[in-house]
Amino acid sequence: MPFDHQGQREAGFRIARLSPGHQEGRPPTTLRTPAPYPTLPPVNRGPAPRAPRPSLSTGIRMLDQPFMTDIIEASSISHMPQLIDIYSASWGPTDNGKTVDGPRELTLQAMADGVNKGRGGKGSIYVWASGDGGSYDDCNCDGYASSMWTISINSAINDGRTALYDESCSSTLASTFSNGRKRNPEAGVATTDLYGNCTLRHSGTSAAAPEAAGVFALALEANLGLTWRDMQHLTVLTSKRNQLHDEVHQWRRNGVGLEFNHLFGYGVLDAGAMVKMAKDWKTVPERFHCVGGSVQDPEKIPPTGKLVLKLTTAACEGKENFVRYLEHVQAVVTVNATRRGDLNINMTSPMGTKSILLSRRPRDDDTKVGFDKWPFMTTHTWGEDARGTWTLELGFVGSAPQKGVLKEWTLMLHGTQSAPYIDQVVRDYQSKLAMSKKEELEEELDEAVERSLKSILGEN
Ligand SMILES: [Ca+2]
Ligand SMILES: [Ca+2]
Repeated sequence: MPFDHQGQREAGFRIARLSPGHQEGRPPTTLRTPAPYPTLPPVNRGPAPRAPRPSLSTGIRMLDQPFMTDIIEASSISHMPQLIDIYSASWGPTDNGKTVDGPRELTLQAMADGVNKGRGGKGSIYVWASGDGGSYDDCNCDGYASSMWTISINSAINDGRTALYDESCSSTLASTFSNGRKRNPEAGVATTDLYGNCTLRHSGTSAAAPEAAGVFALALEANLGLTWRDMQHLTVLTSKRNQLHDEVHQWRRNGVGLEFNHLFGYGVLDAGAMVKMAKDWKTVPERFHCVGGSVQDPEKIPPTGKLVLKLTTAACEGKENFVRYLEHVQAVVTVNATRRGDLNINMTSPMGTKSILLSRRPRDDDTKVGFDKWPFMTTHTWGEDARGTWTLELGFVGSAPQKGVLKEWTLMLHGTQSAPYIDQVVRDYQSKLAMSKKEELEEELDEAVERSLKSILGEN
């Protein structure tokens, strides 16, 4: 079957039972397709609100319904969470460049339950394709990909460039390889196909996400104790820039020296490095959540120039839920605009890392709905100190002048109180782990010196 990321697509949801503990090839009895070959017939989906991106694996059939509902999504992603380790999803809101949509109540609850209770409390691993909407779309408008609980994966192509269908956003964590720009068979992804066939042309971020699921399965095989957050830390630490080249967005280093790109995340997954690091990985410290602050007074966004808002936070220091080392950061934003697609939102951390929370979407001509408490997410401030002044900038980019009103900006900080890498075993002294651990040790030393100086001064 030809797979075309622009055209009709087939089965989009895969649930992989990948832990070595239950590899006997006995699929859960409710799976309707036998492993390992998918046999899904073509279906006419009608006005389904979910756009499957092509996928080629055994799994739970959910997209061949007349329409998708919250309950179907919820029951699919919470299917046998004690048996299934990794859920790989290559579907999402329609990639038409004007949709803003995400998980509803039941699906959100199912995801929360998955990461909190799945796999005996270590958390279900949700791998998500970041989307095939190209430069017209922004994956931060896709609430599944931009969720903190999903590892969203973008594509790199055979020559290291961005694929034409790639969407960029600050919530993407990493990338794997997918089909190239030219339609030659060598440039596609080879895998099993429907009706006992194979294909050399699997494509899009939907081919990238299952590759990532495979890499995570290898990491789990090396260390079954990994939590859903360990997997994200390992992804950040072992993904590589290599020769990946994004013509639009530069590679930059965040406040703790981790190199990232707006389109590729922390780079392309390195299965060998990840498995090696997974072997002696120690589970990261407990996660805390802090509301860093909130702006609730309506503020006008001018037709030219920018609305710039500042928010200074102690990241709940001195409280139980102090967040010192960031994992995810969310900017929950309520905003209306005369043209939503022309809105640009950037956020800069106290350590100076700028995340593009929303880029222009030229096809989005919404004038009414705007964003209602929408959680824009960034992974780019990973490892940073959350304390200090955060800046939010909102402006318009487009041909005609627009107006808008920001009604809410709430800064949500998620991460650990103690240094996540300080106890990790370093085997490669050139690695990001080595660099991060050194940084943490120096900071701990500084803080200890500061504390003892304070106590000496206090005594005198
Ligand atoms: Ca999209
Ligand atoms: Ca995500």
